[in-house]
Parts: sequence; structure tokens; C-alpha cells
Amino acid sequence: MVDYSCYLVTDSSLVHHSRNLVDTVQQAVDAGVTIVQLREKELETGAFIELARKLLEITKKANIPLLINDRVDVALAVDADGVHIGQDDMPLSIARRLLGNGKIIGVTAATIEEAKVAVENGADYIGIGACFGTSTKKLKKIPMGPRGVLEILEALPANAKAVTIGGINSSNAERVIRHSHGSDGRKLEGVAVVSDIVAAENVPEKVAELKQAIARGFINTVPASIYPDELKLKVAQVFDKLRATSPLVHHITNFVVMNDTANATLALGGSPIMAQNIEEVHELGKFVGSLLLNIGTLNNEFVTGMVGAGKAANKNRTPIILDPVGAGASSLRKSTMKLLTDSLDIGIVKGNAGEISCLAGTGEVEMRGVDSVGGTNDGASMVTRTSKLEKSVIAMTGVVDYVSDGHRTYSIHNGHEYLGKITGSGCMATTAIACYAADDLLVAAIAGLASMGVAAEYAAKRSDVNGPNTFKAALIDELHNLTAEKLLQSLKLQKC
Ligand code: 3NM
Ligand code: MG
Repeated sequence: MVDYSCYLVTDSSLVHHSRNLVDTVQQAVDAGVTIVQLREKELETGAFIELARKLLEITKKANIPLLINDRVDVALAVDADGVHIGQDDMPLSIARRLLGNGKIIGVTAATIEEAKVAVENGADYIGIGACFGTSTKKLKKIPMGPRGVLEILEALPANAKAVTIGGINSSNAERVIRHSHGSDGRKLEGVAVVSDIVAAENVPEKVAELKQAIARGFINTVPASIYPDELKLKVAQVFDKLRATSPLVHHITNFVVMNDTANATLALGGSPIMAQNIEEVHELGKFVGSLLLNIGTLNNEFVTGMVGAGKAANKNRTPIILDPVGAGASSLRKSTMKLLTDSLDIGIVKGNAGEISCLAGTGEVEMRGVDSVGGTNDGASMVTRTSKLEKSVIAMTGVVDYVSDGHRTYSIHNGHEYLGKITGSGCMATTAIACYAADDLLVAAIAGLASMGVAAEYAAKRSDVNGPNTFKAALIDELHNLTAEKLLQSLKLQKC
């Protein structure tokens, strides 16, 4: 049984200047990588064999396999444990004939077809790539993202083994593995990493981080179901906690709602910071309770800031809440949503029916600008499906709101029609969710939408409210006046 979980692929041109490749591999093996592939594109045969010998000494002592990239002759010369071949290298059948059945042969595949053929022809494992963008190798195809990796994996026989490669690092490995959990219980065997390990300043620390992230990704427990009454008590608890702790909510959001959402955060009990410049997002990172990314009024500076802040948040394990405003309305917004959901581990996505259907890739609900045209008559199934696909909590707003973590789905029947008459109420709902995100993300999504819905009902009832504008002011007041008791009394929550 080969352990492919933490797979090191070498590249001596990327090794950090403080070491050579042999030291790097020694440190990585000592720190617990589970398999090594010697991948050298420039070495002459003699030097290649000599390097392979040195690495084999290291891997043998640790009792882990050493594979050779491409060069079957080098693998034979040093009696390595196997080879890894690409689509343009020696055909698998010939490599197998030369190496025999006792050796490991891995094959790179970028499509379902390539992967299927390799498995049929007896590859021991498939290297699916590229998952993300990488500067380590010139890619021939657009990176497929974790969802693309799962599509290939699910097309293979259940016993096929696969890892993925390309842009994997300690901040995305957890999500990549978690995303690979398929419907029939299969998953990736592990992740293959080049630059994040070989170019690291501190290899043992980096390998430890990676191994922890990989281990977290393999945990795939089905959460226990919670009855609505129990959940309402949790909502009341997280409300009290929010008021007691006032978490810092970092917003990268649009110009239309920036002031309103900052006020909504304060009113609810959080502490807003609206920073989009990449220069400052890293500095803020460690104090931030949650990161809210909103793709309205997009510009390039926002996107750079979102990706930078998002990666830092994933590294710090700070929850990210994404509001894909108008995702179905323009291709720029859609591709930005895809960029963010592909490259970041998003905890919660909040959107209207059009935005969520765009995320699901079904387009079952149309968008006109940032508004959905109509809703869906099966919101519960839509959020459950999308959550299973994205491995994020999905919160969908509408006349009825729906929240799902893929296993547990609830509907919320609060709110007021004035919410649809003011701009930014959806963005404020996302802010409310982000305020609660220190806790269980399903509870956070419900608490956020519940707070908006209940506050809206209180606001609409006020004698000083006689239209959208007075409503907006009253809404901020009523977010401020909200109490755990009001939430418990007014929240209409159902299990779907
Ligand atoms: N193969 P890094 S991507 C060797 O897509 C390799 O098949 C790929 O390097 C493929 O971990 C890649 O530094 C390089 O991003 C991965
Ligand atoms: Mg090759």
C-alpha cells in the first residue's frame, strides 16, 4: 500500500538558496512527506543517475517510494520504485513492460479521457492537473480547479487512485482534498506539491503545515441534524457572543453599499474595517474575525486585494464569506466569482436565487442586473445541491431564505417587502452573516439572515417609517435594538 497523501515533486531550479536539492529532500522526508518524485528537466543522464542514487538512499531509509519523472532508463539504472509519465512521454504499456508489475507507474492526466485510458492500461495512480495556476510548469490547459478534479475522479472506476497537482500549498490543500470527496465516498489519495515545499524557507515547518491541512481535508464527518428549536437557541447564543466580543469584520466590498454595511456591522455589534488595498490587507489579517468579499462595482485593485486577503485568511483559518453580487449578470462578475471560488476556501456564499444558480452552474434562475428575475420553486434543493458541489455553506435570500451545509437545510420566513425596495439590503445581510462567522458557519448564516429579517419586521412596524428611506434608517436602528429574546420570539425557522 502506497501512501500518496503528501507527495513531494522536486525541481532543483526552485530550491531555496540556503540549501541544495538533496538537503531539501532529506528535510522534507524527515518532516513526513510520504512519497517523492525526482523531476528534473535539464540534467544530463549521468548527473541524473547520481542524484537519483542519493535520493534513493534517503527515501529507502524512510521506507517511502522514490519515483522518477519521465526517465524510465534512470529508474531502471538505480532500481527506483517506479516512474511518473506524462502524456507525451514513453507509452504506459512500454514502460510497464520495461519495469515489470512490481513498480509503480503514475500518469499525468488533464481530461477524463486521458485519465480513463491510463487507468484501463494499468496505471497505479493518476496525477490530475493542473488544479490551480502555477509558474512551476508551462501549462497547456486552463487550470481546472477543485471541481474539475472531482469531475475526473468521479469518471474513474471506484478503486482508481489519484492525486492532484498544480498550485497546491498549505493554504489550499485542505480545501482541495475536501472538495474531492465524491458522492460515492471516493476521494483523492493526496496532493502533489513542488514549489511550496522546495522553495520554502523552512521546509520542516512547511511540510508540517501541509500535512495538517491534508489531514483536516480528509475529515469528512456528516454533521448531526439539529431541530429548529435547538438551532434558535444557538442563534440566541451567538447573538450574545457577538455583542460581547465585537469581532473585526474585514470588508472588501462595493462602493454602493460601503457606508451602509459598515453601519450595519456596527449596529449589530461587530466592528467593520473596509480595506481593499493589497498593501494593507496582510497587516490586518491576524486581527480579523472574518473576511467578507463582495464582487459589486468590481475593479482590478479590488480583485487583487480579495485574492491576497483571501489567501491570508485561509492560511490563518479565518472564515471567508462571499457575496457574488450580480454574478449571473456579466461575464466579468461570473469569472471573478469563479476565480474566487476556485482559488479560495470560501466558508459561506450568500446570494439571491440568480447568483446561487450561477454558482451552481445551472443558470436555472435568470438575472437582470443584480436582481434575480423571479425566484425558484425549489430553493431547498437548490441550496443543498450547490452546497454539496461547492463544499461551502450556501445562504440564499428571497421571500423565503434558505440555508444549507449540504447535509442540513433550513428555511427562514422573516423579513419585509421594504428590504427589496432599498439598495444594499442583500449586502447588509452578508455583513450580518460575517458578524457571526466566528461560530459554526451554518449557525452563522442562519443567525445573520434571521437578524436582518427580524430587524426588518421591527423597523417596518415603527410609526416613523412610511417608505423605503425611513425604513432604511429604522433598519439600522432595529439592528442596534435587536436582542436575543426578540430573535427567539420572532424567528420563523423550518427544517427542509
Ligand atoms: N505537473 P507547483 S503542474 C509538475 O498539470 C507539474 O500536470 C502539472 O508545481 C500538471 O506545486 C506541475 O509548484 C507543477 O505549483 C506543479
Ligand atoms: Mg514528462
